[in-house]
Amino acid sequence: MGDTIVALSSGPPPAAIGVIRLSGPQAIAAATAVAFPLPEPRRAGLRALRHDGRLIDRALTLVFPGPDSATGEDLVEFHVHGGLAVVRAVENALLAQPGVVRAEPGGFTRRALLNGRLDLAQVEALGDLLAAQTDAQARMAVLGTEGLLRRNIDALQREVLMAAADVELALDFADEDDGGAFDRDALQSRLHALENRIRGWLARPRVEMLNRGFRIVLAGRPNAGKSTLLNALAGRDAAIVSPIAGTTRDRIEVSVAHRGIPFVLTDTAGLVSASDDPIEMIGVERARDAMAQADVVLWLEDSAPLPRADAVRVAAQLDRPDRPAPPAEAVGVSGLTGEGLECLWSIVHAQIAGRLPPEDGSALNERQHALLNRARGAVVAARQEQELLLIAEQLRAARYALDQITGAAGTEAMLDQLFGRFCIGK
Ligand SMILES: Nc1nc2c(ncn2[C@@H]2O[C@H](COP(=O)(O)OP(=O)(O)OP(=O)(O)O)[C@@H](O)[C@H]2O)c(=O)[nH]1
Ligand SMILES: [Mg+2]
Repeated sequence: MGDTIVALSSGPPPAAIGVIRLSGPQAIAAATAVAFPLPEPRRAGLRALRHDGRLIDRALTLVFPGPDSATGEDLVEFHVHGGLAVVRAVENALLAQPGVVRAEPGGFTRRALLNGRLDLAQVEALGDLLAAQTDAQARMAVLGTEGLLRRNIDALQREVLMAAADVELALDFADEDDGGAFDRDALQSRLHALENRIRGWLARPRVEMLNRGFRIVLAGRPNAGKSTLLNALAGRDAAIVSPIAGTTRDRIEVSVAHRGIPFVLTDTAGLVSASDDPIEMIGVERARDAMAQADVVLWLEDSAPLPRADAVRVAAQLDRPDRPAPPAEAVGVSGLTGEGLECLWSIVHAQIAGRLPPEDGSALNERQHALLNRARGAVVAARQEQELLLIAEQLRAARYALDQITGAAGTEAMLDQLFGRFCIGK
């Protein structure tokens, strides 16, 4: 890691201010060449930035000597005027200095990870935070960057270690006469408790629920008002509405955020039991698939039996004077006037409430879930082994899997994949 990296860390020009960061062993020397003399560490100072004797800009300059910096290395920030020409000129002035290269995407965060300033779970959460589009996603990601998951995984790691210590101790004394004094029952109950704790973690809702959005599927017969209701819930004309039965032939998906939670609304073709039109029948098939995969099904039928026990019966087109009286258990709505929509949303939120990841930052993503599952498998295998050596081996496998969650056992390929999500300058 000999290079010193430079990049614009703020949004693309033109902007009011451009923050250019420089990190690495040559950061102070390169910055000095451009902004002599540098201000004291961690104090902002206004400096003239020069390249080949020419004034480029006057910029607020900050120096953070390593290892007490965001990257763990010497880090310098220039807050320059955010026009394209100024930003380019400052970058070029720094790139002209020995040992300075352009940062790759996620380059600064990667150094923070390698220098122990962040753990892998925090880096993942940081990526989520940058990508967050709804409040719930951002709240979850902020907690993740605080390292809460790390602490929870560390606690599990300690329990594995304690069990492993028992086994290693027994192994050390296995040749001696009292080697048999090893308490197998105590180990069994320790591993059993550990397995249950991991199982509890695995059962929690996953972070991805917030990334992909909860699926709400609208279904019912042709002309029930599904597309009209979808448009009303989405707040825009996403689906075509017409008095002709069979208007919607395929699934239409719209992403919306409501009360900070992401949803994907799916409009479906009206359900008919038979039709001469093969395309209509394919649409019906797709509608049934969508209902099967949905988190919430809105059933726009007054009397037809619910397609799923947890489907919500919705009495649509409530504003129509010619409409038959809706059944008592249905939520009355009108996509046309907006009546009943907030009530319907409340029912939807109540239905998914139990599937929201806990807001304590302890929810797992898919990668973490898979690794924790591997750790569980190893603990189960350890319980079933008789041979001390094999038990020790399984516990090592469990520890390795847990290490990978926080990146204590990071591999390059995994890091490359992770940092591919970041932008340059982060
Ligand atoms: N007054 C009133 N008319 C509605 C309402 N919802 C739908 N309609 C009318 O009912 C007809 C069918 O509405 P759509 O939303 O296209 O119904 P759909 O269930 O999507 O129909 P298909 O796509 O054919 O299955 C249209 O003429 C709409 O204008 C409503 O809430 N109030
Ligand atoms: Mg429709």
